[in-house]
Amino acid sequence: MNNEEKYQFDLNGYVHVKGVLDAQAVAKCLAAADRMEERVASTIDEEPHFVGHFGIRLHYDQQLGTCSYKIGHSGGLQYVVDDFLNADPVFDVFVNHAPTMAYVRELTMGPVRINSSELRYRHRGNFTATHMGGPIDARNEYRFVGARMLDADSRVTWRDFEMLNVRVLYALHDLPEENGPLCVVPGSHKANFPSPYDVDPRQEPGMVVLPMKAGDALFFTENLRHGGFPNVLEKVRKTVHLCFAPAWVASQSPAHWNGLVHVTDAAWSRYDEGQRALLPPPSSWREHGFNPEMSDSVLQTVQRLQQEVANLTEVNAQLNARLSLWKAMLGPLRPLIRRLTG
Ligand SMILES: O=C(O)CCC(=O)C(=O)O
Repeated sequence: MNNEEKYQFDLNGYVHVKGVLDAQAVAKCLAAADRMEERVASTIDEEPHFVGHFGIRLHYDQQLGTCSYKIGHSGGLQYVVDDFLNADPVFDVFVNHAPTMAYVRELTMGPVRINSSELRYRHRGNFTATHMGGPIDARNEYRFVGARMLDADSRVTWRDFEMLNVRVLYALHDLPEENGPLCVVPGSHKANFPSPYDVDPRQEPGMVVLPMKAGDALFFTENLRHGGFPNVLEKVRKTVHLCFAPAWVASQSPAHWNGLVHVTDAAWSRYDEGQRALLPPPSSWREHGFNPEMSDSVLQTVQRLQQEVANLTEVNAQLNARLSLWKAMLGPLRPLIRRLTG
């Protein structure tokens, strides 16, 4: 990072780097995202599914090794494809991408890993609710060091920054303001109070929209208050979102909250040593607590038990009503019963 970028990052909480991905890589990734789009749209509500963090319903695509979910509270729909890196060898370019890693390594220290990878499709009318900023979960905290310190290999090194979650957003096509780019409140990564404003990005004073060109990347601290500005065009907004952090910082993705990202055998076999160093080894969805074969029957069992509890609650209420009636009827006879039974 040059001095200007460091100054901007510290001051604003983000830096906009132009042309991080070359034109060929952008074209290939956009074509791969386009290829997946119809499949994602037509299967997102299908089985198998599981319920992730925040109660989010995720569809697991066994063939692609991805988990996808919908966010639709703002009108238009947004599809988020978690662990999309597994889906197509074209996306391998994002794993240990040298220009990206140069920034990431300046911003966070230690054995860095990818702890979230998302491909997002945002349709007309959709915005991403504003989140983060102010006092926050320590793993998202922004930290400026400006000092010599020991690195992970016990070498004395100069560090300007030493934060945990660093997010990178790549534009797969040009993103003018109308297409719903990322929007941020510059400086909010240093706020001492939680934001009192609504989650609609248009309602927050100080919100700045960040239009991008295809291949640009935004590096930002997760502590920065940010969201997705409304997409008012018919054109679906397609972007890639990665999160980097030291290896011990767990994922904040709804698919594997407080866990590790999911890597398929197929993806792992494509990666070289440098790429493998950024990811956990392959896992099966059983290790993530999800058994695709079980999901339907578990859901049915839960529904059956909920119905049984509702039925028993009803029977209990009827028995209590009858008991009260008998007590009221027998009340006046109690002295006589006591005398007869001795
Ligand atoms: O671009 C968006 O719509 C929101 C992105 C976001 O929240 C993130 O990458 O952390």
